[in-house]
Amino acid sequence: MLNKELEQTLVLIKPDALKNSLTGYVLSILSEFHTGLRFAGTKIVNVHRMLAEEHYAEHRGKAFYLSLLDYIMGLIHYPDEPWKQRVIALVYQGPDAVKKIREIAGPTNPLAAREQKPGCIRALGTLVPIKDAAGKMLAERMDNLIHASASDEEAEREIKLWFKPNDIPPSMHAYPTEVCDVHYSYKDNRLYKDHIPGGICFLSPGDVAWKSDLETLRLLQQDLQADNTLETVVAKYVINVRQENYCGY
Ligand code: 3AN
Repeated sequence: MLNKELEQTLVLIKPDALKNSLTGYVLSILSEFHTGLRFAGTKIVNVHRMLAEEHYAEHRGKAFYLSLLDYIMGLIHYPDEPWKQRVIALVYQGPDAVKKIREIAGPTNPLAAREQKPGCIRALGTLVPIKDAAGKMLAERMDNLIHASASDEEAEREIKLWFKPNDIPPSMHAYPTEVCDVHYSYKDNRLYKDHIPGGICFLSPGDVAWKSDLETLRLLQQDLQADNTLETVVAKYVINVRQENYCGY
């Protein structure tokens, strides 16, 4: 990143923080006064499974993975109240954004956070046993209140996963964008270069997209290998879209 002022990081205020009414506390600790960082984007997200799977792709197959998906989707903290199943996604911007927010968040494990960094946000988190149907303990889930990108590379991947370019003021963009000149639709895990009945048309001519997303789509369209999956591109376009309005995920 050439301009340090444009450095960005993704923060998610997760369902356990919302349930414990800690949003205001977290936001004030992360405020410009304390961190020197500023908001570049914010949205309330009902996390759908595709987004959860892409966000936690590195943990796929681990003992705590499925429980982690349920957690970020709000299914653990609000099982019977779908209207409360949401996270607050934020992009913070400024010099050393990743490092500053990671320091305030603290260690991933809430127990370690309490021991190593009393007062950090994750020190208020909880360790929750994950058991099988017979009650045997399989793993522990770390309900640690906030997510914070771990590196500049992760921040770029995550911000492009959760935010469209137009969710962030153009003067604050850290990553290249491009104007799309075709239609792209998605249905049943497949990409179509036109409108498809029952699918979702997620990009149209004139829409501003992340340049890297359009590069991915062009490769996938030709059945060529791409760095990202189709779902990595599509997930942000189905955020807060009613599932019954289209099929396919
Ligand atoms: P961080 O959120 O500190 O970057 P990651 O990205 O390694 O940590 O993990 C993402 C989330 O996955 C964590 N916030 C935590 O909820 C969960 N997690 C990671 N490692 C473990 C583990 N060993 N056991 C249980 N949950 C874990």
